[in-house]
Amino acid sequence: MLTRIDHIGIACFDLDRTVEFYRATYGFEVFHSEVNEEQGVREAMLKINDTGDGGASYLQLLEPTREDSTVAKWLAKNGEGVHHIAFGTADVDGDAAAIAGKGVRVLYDQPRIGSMGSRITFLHPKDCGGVLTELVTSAEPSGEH
Ligand code: CMX
Ligand code: CO
Repeated sequence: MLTRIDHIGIACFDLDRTVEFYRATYGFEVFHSEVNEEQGVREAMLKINDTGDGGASYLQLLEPTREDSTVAKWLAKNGEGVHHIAFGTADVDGDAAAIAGKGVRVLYDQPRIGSMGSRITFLHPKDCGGVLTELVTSAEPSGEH
């Protein structure tokens, strides 16, 4: 069951400059940052609020680390902006399978590693009304059960 908005993914050309915009404009601070080589991104997670399922909602600011990354390709076509939304669940495997059964393309056979050791998969934007949609199960099981 999808129980929260886990994050909104925002693509940018310059992560440091974008982090500073969110800090100076809204007062949001970086909760966590990392490089995910598999996804080809350098990212900063800004925690916005805790959620009723024991998780939290974030903004995920994304800068590509290489020219062939999906985010680099998207930025070249669209410029900066909202890249994807992510729903949180305690069971990404089960929810992805259930959604695949409804005819929506799930991009990965098995979830991959996302922010902070989470397990993630994606739904094809062409099957979701133009919205690239991610499903996330956090690494910390606390609160999601
Ligand atoms: N949102 C909405 N539509 C999108 C999109 C996005 N983020 N990315 C691509 N599309 C659309 C394109 O506009 C294009 O539509 P048209 O054919 O009408 O022009 C179509 O999908 C195909 O796009 P493409 O540019 O040819 O891109 P690809 O098919 O090579 O890749 C996708 C698209 C979704 C398969 C790829 O972006 C992907 O695998 N995404 C999942 C991984 C990811 O995004 N990682 C970065 C974030 C990591 C994280 O969140 O932790
Ligand atoms: Co994401």
